[in-house]
Amino acid sequence: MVATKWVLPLLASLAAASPFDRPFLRARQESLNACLEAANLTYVDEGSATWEKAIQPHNLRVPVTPRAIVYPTSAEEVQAAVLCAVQSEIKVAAKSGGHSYASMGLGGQDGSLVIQLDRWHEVTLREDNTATVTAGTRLGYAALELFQQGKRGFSHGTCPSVGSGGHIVHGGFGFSSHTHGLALDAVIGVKVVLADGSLVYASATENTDLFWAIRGGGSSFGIVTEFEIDTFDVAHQFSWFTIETNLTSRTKADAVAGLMAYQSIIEDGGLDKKLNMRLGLGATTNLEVVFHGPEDEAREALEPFMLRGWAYGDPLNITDSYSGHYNSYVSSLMTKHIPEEAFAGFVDYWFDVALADGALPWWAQMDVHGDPQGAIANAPSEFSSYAHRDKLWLFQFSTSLFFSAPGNDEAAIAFTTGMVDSLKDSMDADDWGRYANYVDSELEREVAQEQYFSTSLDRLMAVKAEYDPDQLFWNPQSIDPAE
Ligand code: ABL
Repeated sequence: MVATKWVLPLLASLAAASPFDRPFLRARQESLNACLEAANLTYVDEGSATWEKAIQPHNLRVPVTPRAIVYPTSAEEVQAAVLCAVQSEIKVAAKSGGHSYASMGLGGQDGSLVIQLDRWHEVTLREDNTATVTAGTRLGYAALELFQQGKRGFSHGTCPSVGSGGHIVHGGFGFSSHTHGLALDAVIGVKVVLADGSLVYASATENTDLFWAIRGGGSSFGIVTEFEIDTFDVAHQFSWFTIETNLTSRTKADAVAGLMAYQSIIEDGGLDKKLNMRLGLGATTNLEVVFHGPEDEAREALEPFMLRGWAYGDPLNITDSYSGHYNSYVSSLMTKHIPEEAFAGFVDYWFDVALADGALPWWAQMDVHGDPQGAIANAPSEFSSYAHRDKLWLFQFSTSLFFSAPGNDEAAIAFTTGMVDSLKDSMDADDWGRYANYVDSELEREVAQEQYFSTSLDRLMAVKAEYDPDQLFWNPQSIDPAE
């Protein structure tokens, strides 16, 4: 799966056991090392004692062997590393938290120079309540620092160990998004190292095409070193509920009717802007709720639904050298209104296949994403290249292989794909897409670009042609330049 397909096109037909056992690749490695040494950069490669640990992906299912990993702690060092990759003619991948389900931070396929940013974690809240956050800062640490420096925060995901870089540039959905939008909606400026090694600033008034492209398709355009972020007040009360539903304990028809009723209340504008909601699907199904306000108001806002720990127990103070893992296949789906027959197909699969004895361990999440009351749908669509503001639902599907026999990889892919298909197969192609941050390792390159970037893809490809025509910033699903 993670073959050396792309490393150098001329190598594609050679079945190399390791990308390093060809003499000309070794020469290339030496020139890269010489360049990294000359620039005085901290890095590891195949010969380093810590190499095996350094290249271990967060998702153990998708191993990738890069050429080397550099650990910069300043923009100048990122620039120097990028120029070494250019000179050695190898691809570059930025890695901040390293949580990509398809190991894109390690390059997605063998042979890249990885620029690992997590040793550079700096958060500074300014007088005007904007903040600078370096891309290598993990989300929990960013949240903690902003709170401690002035009781401020911004919208982002729930996992404290996820890095800011990839999370923010491809969306950044979480339990504040209904109220405040995506992480990328809060970004007012970025410092970016481009493919020619230059460091530029992009905002609504400078390098505007780049600013638009970075907020949606970021990893294909350069390496963001620093975000400028607008923060909001988090001094007020939050209320957090988990509400058990009876969706799986009754008939399939009841489950479909329940899902339809849930959807229609939301589509009719019944979801208070302060509510952020997810249905966690599995053998039992819970509604997870974060209300940006006090409990009595929350109870009132929840009334229309009548469906009778948000960091998953992880500490927040996580910076570099994080070493958690999963071993899973993940996919996503973002949809407009789901027709009853699609819910029916999904409930059939859920009840008959996924809840059957011997099924692989799985979970799914059904998040309210782009409903009429929410901040995501109400941000102008031309504001950034994020293409799915019109999608009501955001689903994530995950099948774990941790305790499985070898060979279950294909079974996990087939199982999850079956679940996704049961929902989308009766929908129009225009009515669904996928979320780039729940990156699906199995999508073909062109399909991935279309499904992640949809109506923004043509313009993204034009910006790619302008800023990185030779595709220095490349992974198996990166954006192709327009021809
Ligand atoms: C995400 O994007 C989700 O928003 C998190 O809920 C998810 O965490 C992570 N990524 C990791 O895939 C998982 C927890 O690690 C599991 O313990 C939990 O069972 C699952 O969410 C379902 O809620």
